[in-house]
Amino acid sequence: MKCGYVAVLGLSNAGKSSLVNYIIGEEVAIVSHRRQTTRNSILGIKTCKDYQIIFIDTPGVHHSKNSLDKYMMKNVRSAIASADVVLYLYDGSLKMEDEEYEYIETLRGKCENLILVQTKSDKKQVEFNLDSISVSVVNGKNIDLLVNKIIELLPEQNAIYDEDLYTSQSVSLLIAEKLRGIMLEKFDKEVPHGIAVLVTKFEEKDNLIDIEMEIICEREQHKGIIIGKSGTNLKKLGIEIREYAEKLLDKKCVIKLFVKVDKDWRNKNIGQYGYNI
Ligand SMILES: Nc1nc2c(ncn2[C@@H]2O[C@H](COP(=O)(O)OP(=O)(O)OP(=O)(O)O)[C@@H](O)[C@H]2O)c(=O)[nH]1
Ligand SMILES: [Mg+2]
Repeated sequence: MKCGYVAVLGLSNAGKSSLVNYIIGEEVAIVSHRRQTTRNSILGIKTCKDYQIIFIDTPGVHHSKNSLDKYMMKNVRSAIASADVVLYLYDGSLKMEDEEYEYIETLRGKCENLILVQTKSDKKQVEFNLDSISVSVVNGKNIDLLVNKIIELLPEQNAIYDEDLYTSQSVSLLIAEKLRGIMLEKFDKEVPHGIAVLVTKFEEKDNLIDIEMEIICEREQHKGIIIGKSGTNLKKLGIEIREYAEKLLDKKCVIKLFVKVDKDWRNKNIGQYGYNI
């Protein structure tokens, strides 16, 4: 069969995770309208009779500032190195800066099988002088075409992953990421990007799963916002994440959430917060 790795690159917010989720048909990676949503490279696996595509969804390409940023860019470089095909996604509704054109040129030199993908074709489009496939996850336009083009470029080999597996992520990581995604949408502007979420306890009992999670933020003030007046926000978060976990695990879950402040976690502590450095 045709099988191989496909790195999905592009600036933050280009629609990388949305495209991977759409093709896989499952929520592999969280999606948000905020920038730099994806922090780890995430594998999304699509297996059919004749092919297996292993997508590597990467953090958006950007300049490194702190340890977390550097970690995210390291993920991008290693995704390119291990890929059979590289997709570069750019938002078709936004003007492209010169720097991005230059980055695409650099990629052309580095990647043998590069496919340019113009995203969000359901929105009003800017003119580009690039040979690309224009897709949308809102109406599904050209996604089949893109998948076929990817398959053509993949090597002939046996499947690498079990056919039932659609992601490499552990259940704990899926739940932690989902909670981070809910918070990115809920706390727009108020609590900036500086949150991490960890599952600190995951105990399967006869009739339920006992889960504890930590939310790490950068300021006392953010902690107050996350918890909310008389704990209302935290309670709502708890309900939403429990509903998600119970659906994912098909079992009753009891989830306790704890909020902690670590002012500089993005600069020094990222290994402690679930990122493998
Ligand atoms: N209208 C429209 N919106 C889209 C489409 N694809 C993605 N979006 C939106 O674009 C925003 C960013 O999508 P993501 O998939 O999180 O983008 P990303 O490239 O993974 O971003 P990072 O993880 O931050 O690098 C979200 O609000 C999506 O709903 C599309 O085809 N059409
Ligand atoms: Mg993403």
